Amino acid sequence: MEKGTFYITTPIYYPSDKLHIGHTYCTVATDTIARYKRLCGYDVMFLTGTDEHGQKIEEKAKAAGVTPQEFVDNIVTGKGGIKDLWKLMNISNDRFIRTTDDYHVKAVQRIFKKMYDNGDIYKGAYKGMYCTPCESFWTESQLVDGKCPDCGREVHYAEEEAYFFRLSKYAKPVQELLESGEFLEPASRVNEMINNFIKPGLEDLCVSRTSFNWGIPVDFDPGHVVYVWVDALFNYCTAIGFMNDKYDDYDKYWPADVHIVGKEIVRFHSIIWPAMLMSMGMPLPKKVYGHGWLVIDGGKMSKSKGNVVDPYMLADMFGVDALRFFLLRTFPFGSDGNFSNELLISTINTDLANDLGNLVSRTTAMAVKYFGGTLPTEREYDALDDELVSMAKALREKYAFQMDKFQLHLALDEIFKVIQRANKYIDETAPWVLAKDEAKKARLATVLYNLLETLRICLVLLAPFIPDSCAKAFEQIGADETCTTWDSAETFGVLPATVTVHKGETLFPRVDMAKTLEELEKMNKPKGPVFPPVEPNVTIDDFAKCDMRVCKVLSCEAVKKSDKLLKFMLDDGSGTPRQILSGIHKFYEPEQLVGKTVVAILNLPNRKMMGQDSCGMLLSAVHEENGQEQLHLLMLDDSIPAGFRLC
Ligand code: ME8
Repeated sequence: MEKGTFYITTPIYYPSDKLHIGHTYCTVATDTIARYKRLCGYDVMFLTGTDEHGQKIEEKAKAAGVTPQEFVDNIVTGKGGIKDLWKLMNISNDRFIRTTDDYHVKAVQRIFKKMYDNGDIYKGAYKGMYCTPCESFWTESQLVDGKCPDCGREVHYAEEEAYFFRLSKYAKPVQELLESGEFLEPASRVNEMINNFIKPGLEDLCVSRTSFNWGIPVDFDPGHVVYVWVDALFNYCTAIGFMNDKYDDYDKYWPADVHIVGKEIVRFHSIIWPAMLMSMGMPLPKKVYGHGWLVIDGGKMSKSKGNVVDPYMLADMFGVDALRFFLLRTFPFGSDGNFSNELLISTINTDLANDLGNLVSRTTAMAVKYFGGTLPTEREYDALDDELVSMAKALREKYAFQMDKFQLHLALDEIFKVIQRANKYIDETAPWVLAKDEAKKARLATVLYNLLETLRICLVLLAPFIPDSCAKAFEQIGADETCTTWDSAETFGVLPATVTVHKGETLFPRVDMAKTLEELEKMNKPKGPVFPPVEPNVTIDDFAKCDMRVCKVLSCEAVKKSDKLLKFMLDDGSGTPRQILSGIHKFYEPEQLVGKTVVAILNLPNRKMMGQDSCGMLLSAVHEENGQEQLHLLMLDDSIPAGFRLC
């Protein structure tokens, strides 16, 4: 029975936010392949996890007022977090790696040192335009009006020490690997990689950073942290014990049989990853499979568009198996697919409720009605049986052919052809007519047995996709565990002749399309804004140090060559006009503000902006959500005189 090992992985996801239906799609597909391989008799290692380092996480944690570790802990292990989502979705991963796990951190340090020692990592300089206050490098094309795109201030050319990986050295062997035709699938992605990345010339890759701290320290050079992709890619090896004592499965499972990844990270997995493994002298994974994206109305799902689909809500509403099934039945795995709630509901109604659910319930109901649940032994063959029986017998091979190529939707197609044929067989044989004639009992039993056997084979093969529903259906059609194995799916006639069925709950209730769409729309209505937590206390003396005064806007104009800045002349009560520059042009036209009563802090140090002095700062009410800034300049009742102090 044992067929050898099979090591399969998902990407390790960024815990920078809650995961959405796209991540769920990839993990469910990988889970289904893992379950299929286990069913076939492989010793499977299925790995998933989280990619927890990097600047983005550091920034998000800061904005939330917690440490990066607290931030990721909450998203990974907190209530409703990533681990909970995979439990809900019935994901059968054998291991879960977090890149903040101590064993992984130490192993990555050893790996980095090894590539440094063998000369493939070297110290060089990162060059570009640098904004000092923002501590960021920018390329020429990112600059806005030659200035920092974040703060609008001057940038200057700078070089920063950094480590580089000799990616260029591996261009040729990587190209050969890609052209071998086995390594990267679907095949369309191979040309994309070669034309877009290899042919223009592979440059060495910057593999350390000094501009933030939340990463694995380069242990022989303090201040540098390992580039997050080096840290992340090696998870596939450290999670099974490479260069650490936590696990001891590396020799057994490496090289991986397949890395399942989304198309946008194929480049990292099919160019950088094999090059680093070559540098380490390690065997290469057998395959990288780049699946397509789920898109909405043809576009990317994104928080700022407010169109991110929540898998929790859908699983709750339609059931975990219905959601798993929909994802894999509807979208060809290698291509993009357009997600819609209508499509989800119609797939549930057509395939699960009508075709599969009905076949189970009609067949068991007839066996109960006509034979009290247990079939008699007598049989009577008819030529009408041939097509159904031969389709059921041939199904396992056709299914395996597609599953082995990760063509999950085509494997399901094969199963549903047989299910549809079985429903037609009921109409052709009309068991309700046979039941009226005592002399047709043997024929009736044959029809029901053929239906049960067909169902059994289909359910064995559906189990990797919808495991819980198949377990319930097996119970209903009277299939014990000897009748649910991979071997049993090759043979027609495995259920005992006197099989006993059990009527059970409806496996997939029909969904009312109009009503449910309305409910979903209500649930998706945007909720109110989420504000950051209150800052730590300051003393009254601290507060009193800020000299905030009521000012009248004497004049206001846009600053030339700047998209953002407005220049204000203000009456601050002193008798001398005060000049303040403020980056609020996106929100106000100058003429809207002349004559208004506003508030400014007067005792901030003067600052030069676009070569002009700004002597203070105007106060605004601001909020940022989904990457979008909202701003209202603070305006007071015009009866308050200029120069009054706020306290
Ligand atoms: O890239 N449709 O993590 P990530 C389909 N940490 N799949 C989608 C999707 C969508 N709309 N959106 C996301 C990272 N995915 C790195 C990976 S691996 C060493 C490091 C899936 O959280 C898809 O599989 O951005 C994609 O590749 C993955 O989530 C990216 O997850």
